[in-house]
Amino acid sequence: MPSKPKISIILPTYNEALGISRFLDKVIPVVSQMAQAEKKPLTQYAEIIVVDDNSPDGTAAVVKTYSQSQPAVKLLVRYKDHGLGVSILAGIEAANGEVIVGMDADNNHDIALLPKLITKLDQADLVVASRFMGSGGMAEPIRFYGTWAFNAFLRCFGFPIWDNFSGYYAIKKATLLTLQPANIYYGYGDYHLRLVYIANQVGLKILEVPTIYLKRIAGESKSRLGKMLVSYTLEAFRLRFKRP
Ligand SMILES: Nc1nc2c(ncn2[C@@H]2O[C@H](COP(=O)(O)OP(=O)(O)OP(=O)(O)O)[C@@H](O)[C@H]2O)c(=O)[nH]1
Ligand SMILES: [Mg+2]
Repeated sequence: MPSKPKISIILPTYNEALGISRFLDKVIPVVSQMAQAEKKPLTQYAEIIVVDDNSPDGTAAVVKTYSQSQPAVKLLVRYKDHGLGVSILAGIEAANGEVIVGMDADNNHDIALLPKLITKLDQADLVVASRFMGSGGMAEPIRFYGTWAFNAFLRCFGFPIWDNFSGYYAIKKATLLTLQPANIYYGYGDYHLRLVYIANQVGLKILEVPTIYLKRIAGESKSRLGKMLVSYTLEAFRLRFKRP
């Protein structure tokens, strides 16, 4: 019987048909090299789970075709209860890997950092790719300073790290399950606030590694900055003042 893969990379998608193949073309060589280093066939080392919310632009069809020639890529299509947090949760539930990697599917998150995220799991329970420490940064300066300022506020407010809504991280699945993921993965990027806040609250060790956020390959952003600012602030207050 084939052994379970070591890592499960969860890629949520909504209307990413234009760029998803190119992004997967970047992911496959990196994980293939990691598999080679461990002397394992790719499918026994990694699975790449694309969780698509039945995007109207046909992302699922593109990924289905891709997966036919690349069996490490798996497709999960959701037809109801649309949303980023719940999509990642569905990916986590479907994952067979020992380690969960969460990242965007549009190239914002630099796949070249993946080996480091995995290696650093030897030193921490949760490893987060961070734009705001060391050599980290973002391709877009205006967003960089806005996001930095909001994270500085979060940090003063009791949040544990410099990049509290990075969205690119690695954690062992067994560890993640102890955090009751259904209570974390809902809403939009605010799931990440819950992930780091709760992980810190229960005493998990969180380590940040610097990364530069890249530009998305194609397609449009789904983030609405004003809406995010309000919902993330409300969630920060809720987490900070909720009774244990
Ligand atoms: N399954 C699913 N994926 C989503 C949903 N909303 C966003 N995504 C995916 O989540 C990731 C992050 O969304 P983005 O639109 O890139 O948000 P962003 O990174 O803040 O914006 P950009 O910097 O402009 O890329 C991308 O891979 C999206 O395709 C959703 O409702 N369901
Ligand atoms: Mg993005």
